[in-house]
Amino acid sequence: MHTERNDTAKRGLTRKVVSKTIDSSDESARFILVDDFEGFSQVDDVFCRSQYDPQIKSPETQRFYEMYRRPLTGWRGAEGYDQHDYALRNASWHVADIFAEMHESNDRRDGFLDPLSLLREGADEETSFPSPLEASSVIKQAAQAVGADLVGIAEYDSRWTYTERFSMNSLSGKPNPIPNKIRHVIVIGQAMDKELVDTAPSALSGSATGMGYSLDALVLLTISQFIRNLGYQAIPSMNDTALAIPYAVKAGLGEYGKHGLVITPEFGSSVRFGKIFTDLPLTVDRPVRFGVEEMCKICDACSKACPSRAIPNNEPSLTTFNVSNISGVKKWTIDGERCFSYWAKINTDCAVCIRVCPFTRDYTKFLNRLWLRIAHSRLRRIALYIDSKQKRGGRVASKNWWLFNQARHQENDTQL
Ligand code: B12
Ligand code: SF4
Ligand code: SF4
Repeated sequence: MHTERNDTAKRGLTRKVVSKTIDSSDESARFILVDDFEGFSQVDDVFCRSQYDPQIKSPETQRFYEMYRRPLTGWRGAEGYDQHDYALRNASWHVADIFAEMHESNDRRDGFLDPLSLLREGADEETSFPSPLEASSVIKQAAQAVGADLVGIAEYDSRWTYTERFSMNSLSGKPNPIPNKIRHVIVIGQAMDKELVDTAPSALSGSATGMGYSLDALVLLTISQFIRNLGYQAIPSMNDTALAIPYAVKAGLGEYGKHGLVITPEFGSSVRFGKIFTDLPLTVDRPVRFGVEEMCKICDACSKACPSRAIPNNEPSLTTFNVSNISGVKKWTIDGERCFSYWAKINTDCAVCIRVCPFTRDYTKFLNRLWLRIAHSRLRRIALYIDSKQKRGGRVASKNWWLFNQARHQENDTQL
């Protein structure tokens, strides 16, 4: 079941806890970049390196990718890694896979290495809006209507654009052009199903990732075509083209946490981000604060629970572990090589750091909204204490996820 998908109003109440910063500057977003900052090449990310770098590429990583494509009839015989768990995971990726594989013959992987492709031309003439503010609210309204769980707007910032894309044909870099007219980035947040994430690590929990991408593709393509139909440019992008996290922070969707992910007031970090690059004149949102940085200073749940020891329990720093980290940004950084080698070992992606984070809660519930208030106050240690007493964040056995949902459906049937 999705995280109370249609309960937007209740979830939205968490925004009352949030304070907005005075502007959208780096300082307000708490971004600290130093002189040796360098843009990041996608060729250096761990997934791309696993295609060509013998330090990452192994029979295990090859098997990891193959298992997303062919049916698996039981792998480790372990709970959470059965055929039905993989069957749902792979099916959840299917829509995203259709786009990713559609233009492979042109050396494109839409949504992952290249932007999503749009089928139709837009209008020849630009529709005029009374103001950028009005245009922004039209875009937000439309995005929410077609399934976006969160929407925010940031200024286009070339620092986060990949210096090059990755070509699967040449296993090296290729150009990553962004048209000169692009001024803004619309950031779309797509909730990951919390109940599936609660089963991590498991093949089943990978279904939350797959559905995140599949739903994201739908919203990004729809809203990009909508903008084109209004006569403006729009480039729909999932993991390709640019780093998502700095944009999500600038667009006011959440705060950056020690586990290297953005934590939102509506879903904690159980959320994925897509982006749309556009020349439509819009107003930008401001970064927000709701006590994440302060909480991360006294909490080490993600670092302790990470099965690959990839998340250091430290202060933000300029540390890089290997070429797969961007340089010149003072921030919390994780060791992506360690993280991915764990995925290859368990033969599916992991989301333990999302599951255990105290901010990952169902905020449709009053008590969880109250918890958020306490977390964003001087009583945050009490919030942390309550979290540990609640035993929230424990792993739910995948078989219980299946059984619980079966029981729920049977109950509904008898009520009909
Ligand atoms: C490659 C990648 C990975 C790789 C490898 C990362 C690497 N170093 O190569 C690995 C395997 C580790 C990975 C794991 C996961 N990922 Co990932 N990943 C990406 C991806 C596709 C590219 C990021 C990248 O190029 N990193 C390379 C360099 C830049 O890494 P870095 O220096 O360590 O910087 C990281 C952060 O510090 C931050 N960052 C970078 N620059 C700056 C600058 C500032 C100022 C700040 C504050 C932060 C920041 O972003 C980087 C994310 O890797 C992004 C999508 C995207 N285009 O951004 C998703 C993305 C970051 N992943 C995401 C998720 C959810 C996960 C997982 C939970 C897996 C899952 N089940 O979905 C885990 C969590 C691991 C963790 N704790 O971070 C989400 C994050 C959503 C969120 N709530 O923030 C993203 C945005 C994908 C999405 N479509 O939503 N991922
Ligand atoms: S688990 Fe704790 S330290 Fe890690 S990101 Fe969440 S609040 Fe911060
Ligand atoms: S996804 Fe799993 S292995 Fe990777 S950092 Fe998070 S907890 Fe660690």
